Amino acid sequence: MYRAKSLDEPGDAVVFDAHMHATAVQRLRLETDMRRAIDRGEFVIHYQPIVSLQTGQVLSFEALLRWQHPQRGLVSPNEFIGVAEETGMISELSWWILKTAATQTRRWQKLIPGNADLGISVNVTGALFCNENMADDLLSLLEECDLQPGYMHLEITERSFMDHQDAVLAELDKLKSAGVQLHVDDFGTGYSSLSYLKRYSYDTLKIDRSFIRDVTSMGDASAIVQAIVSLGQDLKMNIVAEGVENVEQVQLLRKMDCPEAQGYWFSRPLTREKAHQVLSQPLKLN
Ligand code: G
Ligand code: MN
Repeated sequence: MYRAKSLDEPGDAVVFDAHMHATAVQRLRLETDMRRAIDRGEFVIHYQPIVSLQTGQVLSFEALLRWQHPQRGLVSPNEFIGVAEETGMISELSWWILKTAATQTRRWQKLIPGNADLGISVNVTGALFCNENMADDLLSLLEECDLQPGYMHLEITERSFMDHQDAVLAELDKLKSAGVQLHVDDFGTGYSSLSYLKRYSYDTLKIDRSFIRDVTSMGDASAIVQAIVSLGQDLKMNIVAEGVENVEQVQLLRKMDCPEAQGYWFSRPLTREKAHQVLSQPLKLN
């Protein structure tokens, strides 16, 4: 059924062969496992630091979902996020992440000196906003977790909001006026980046890692990154460079006055325990 739906003509029939049977069985197992996984606490959040390029201080974390499967070990989100979206489980999962990450962040703010303003970024998809109470529900959740709305950063891709209607935009606006931050994920890879910037007032643009990968190689990428950083300064938006993996990139980004960065150079996504440890001192910049 999913296969037929994913074709250009969703009404078309698809011949069901043995290979597809095997795929369907595998997929059904994945779905069943996922339903159990939430109740059994198999999902965990890893936290990847987002640091100041001036000081190396960890300013926030991005919450990244991981599945600790009892037989298969750590299962990558690439394998299950698509299924979660198609089956609607993504909503339940997203709420779980929002709540867990918000609670944890508030705990760190109170517990570890110097981190009272620690923020948390959570990836959300347009599907979550189809619930018409999304904004109110999230604001109540934050209140319950005692986290001020300004510390919650929702990461959205341009793509995930392209097909959505006014109702979704209204929910976003409501969150925005309550202080929740909106961050554009993978910026530069969508179709209509610039017109979207006009429609919303985003707090942060996260430059897609494909630009950062090539930033030091004297080509277009470097000019594009510099242009996005300047855009951020002019439009009073924060900029985060994603996927920073080496010290040359750090040095160049600092020269360009890019305010924040994230990537393996600073830290991989960390377990809760390890994340706790990196909060007590700045990360090294070079
Ligand atoms: O699309 P988004 O930016 O939310 O993707 C986050 C993913 O990127 C995570 O799964 C994380 O493990 C991965 N990631 C984080 N830092 C780096 C990096 O420096 N290089 C690469 N290749 N991937 C990274
Ligand atoms: Mn992200």
